[in-house]
Amino acid sequence: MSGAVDYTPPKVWAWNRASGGRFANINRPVAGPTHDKDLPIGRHPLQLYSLATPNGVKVTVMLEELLALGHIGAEYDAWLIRIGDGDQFGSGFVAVNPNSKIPALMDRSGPMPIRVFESGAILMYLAEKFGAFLPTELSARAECLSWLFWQMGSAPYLGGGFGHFYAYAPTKIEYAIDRFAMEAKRQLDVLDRRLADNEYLAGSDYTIADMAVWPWYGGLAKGWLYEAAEFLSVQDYKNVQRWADAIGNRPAVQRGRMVNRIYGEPSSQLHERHDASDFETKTQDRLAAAGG
Ligand SMILES: N[C@@H](CCC(=O)N[C@@H](CS)C(=O)NCC(=O)O)C(=O)O
Repeated sequence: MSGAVDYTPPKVWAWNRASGGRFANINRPVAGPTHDKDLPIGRHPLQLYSLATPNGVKVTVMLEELLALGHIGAEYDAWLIRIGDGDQFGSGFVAVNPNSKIPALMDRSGPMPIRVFESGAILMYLAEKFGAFLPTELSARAECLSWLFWQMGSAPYLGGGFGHFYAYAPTKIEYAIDRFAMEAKRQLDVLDRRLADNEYLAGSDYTIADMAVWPWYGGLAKGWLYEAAEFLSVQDYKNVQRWADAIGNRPAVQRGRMVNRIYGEPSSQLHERHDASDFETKTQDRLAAAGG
């Protein structure tokens, strides 16, 4: 691996498999499946293939919120995709998401299955399907979608930029950490200013914009991402803190965070969700107690 300071790019880039870093074993310069593997299908209309990263949590929060509102058509099976093991490169997964990233959704409620990938597209799809959490009035809808798409465009700088170079890169590169810390703090300030005058991002109503932004920037504000709370002085963003706490206290959000979660307290990990009762009976602590 070349050091950051003395590296001169070659004329033509070539794949160095031993480039190091936390995700070196799954990163590739090509797309497409690496192996044949069908995806499982459960009994519910919606089949989710995911993992409880911030992008995955957006969708499980939305599904739990829809169920809490009484939309029984939002019942879902949540299957675990272990991205560290390369499950996203199986042929079945690639057929649902050619981009090989969680979350991916199959809607099997109609005559033909409908695939949806990209977390923002999944949130919009579900909001439109159930008529919930996306305002119909033109200006409120525009505000909601603006914040939703703001998240989709901004979070890669937070995750792939700041988080990667601060927490995961094999060497600490001051230039990269400075550049992305500045951008992460700028983004937190964008949110803080918006939330100074508005309860939620789209205005007075809780919407899919909040569901998209909260797992990333709420998580950052609460110190759940990259162990970077002190480094970024997240306590200074008072309006983001208020909003993050309000959303984090919602029961559906607390359930959504547990689904497909494979780290943290055993009582917070529900590896797969196939029934509402799984939250009471199938968390890792309950399974261990039942087995032991
Ligand atoms: N823009 C995509 C990003 C999805 C994404 O980056 N997913 C990550 C986990 S948070 C993933 O599946 N990574 C596996 C890989 O890159 O191979 C979305 O919002 O759905």
